[in-house]
Amino acid sequence: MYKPFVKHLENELFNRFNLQNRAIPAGLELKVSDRGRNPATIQSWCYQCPQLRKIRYTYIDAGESAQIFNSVIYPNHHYDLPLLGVDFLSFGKIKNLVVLDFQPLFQDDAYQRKYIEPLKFLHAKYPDLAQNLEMKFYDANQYFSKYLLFAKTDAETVATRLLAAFNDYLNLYWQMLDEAEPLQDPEDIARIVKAQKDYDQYSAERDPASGLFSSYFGHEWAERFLYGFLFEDAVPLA
Ligand code: BLA
Repeated sequence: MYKPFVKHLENELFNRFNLQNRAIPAGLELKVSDRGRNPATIQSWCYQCPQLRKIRYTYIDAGESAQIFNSVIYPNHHYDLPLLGVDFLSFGKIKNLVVLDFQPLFQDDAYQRKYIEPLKFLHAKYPDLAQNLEMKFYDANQYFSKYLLFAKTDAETVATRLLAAFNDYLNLYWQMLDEAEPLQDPEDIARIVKAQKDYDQYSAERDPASGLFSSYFGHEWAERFLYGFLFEDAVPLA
C-alpha cells in the first residue's frame, strides 16, 4: 500500500544526493516473523550524504493485516533544520493513519518562523490530511510542528491524495536544506547534537510501535531495533 511512497522517496534521494550506505547493525536490516497467522517482514534501509547524516526508512509488510512505512531524515549537525518524519500505517486496510512532519528541534519563535511557518500553505492545501487529531503517546508540543499532516483516513485518500502531499513536503524540505547556512560555532553545533540526541531518547521511550515490534519479532529484537537502529543515540533505561 505504501510501497509507491518508498519508491518515490528513493528516487528523490538518489537523484538529489550522493548517497553512501550507512551501516545497519547485523540482524536488524531484515527480519521475518514466524509468529501469528500472517507472516510479517520488516526491512530497513539507511544512507548518509554530506548534508544528511542519517536517512533511514523501514517497511513492515504483514500482508492484509499491516502495511507500515516509517522514515526519519536527520540533517548533518551543522544544520539546525527540523528532522523529516514520516509514519504511514495501515491495519487491515480499514485503519489508516498517516503522519508527516518537519519535526522541530526547538520551539522558540524565531525557529518557528524560519522553519515551520513555510509549511503553513502546504498544510492548508491538504485539509483532508490535516485533521488536528489528539496525540495519546506523544506530546504534540515537542518535536511536532503545528503544520503536520496527521489523519485517520481511508484507503482511497491514501491512494489519491497522499502522494502529492508527500511530494510537496519533500520538495519544501529539500529547498530548505538547499538554502540552509551551515553553523560554524562549535557551541551552536553542540546544541544541535544534543537536540537530535534528545529527540532519539524521547522517541525511543515513547514509540507506540514497540509493542508491535515485540509481538511480531520478540521483545529482545524489538529493544535492539529501537535502541540499536531507529533511535541509536538513545540510551536504554536501566
Ligand atoms: C502512531 N506509529 C504510531 C503507532 C504505531 C506507529 C504502531 C500507533 C498507531 C495506533 O494508533 O494504533 C508505528 N512508529 C511506528 C513504526 C516505527 C515508529 C513502525 O517509530 C518505526 C519503524 N512516528 C514516527 C515519526 C513520526 C511519528 C517519524 O516514528 C512523525 C511524523 C508520528 N506516529 C506518529 C504519531 C502517532 C503515531 C503522531 C500518533 C501517536 C499519538 O496518538 O500520540
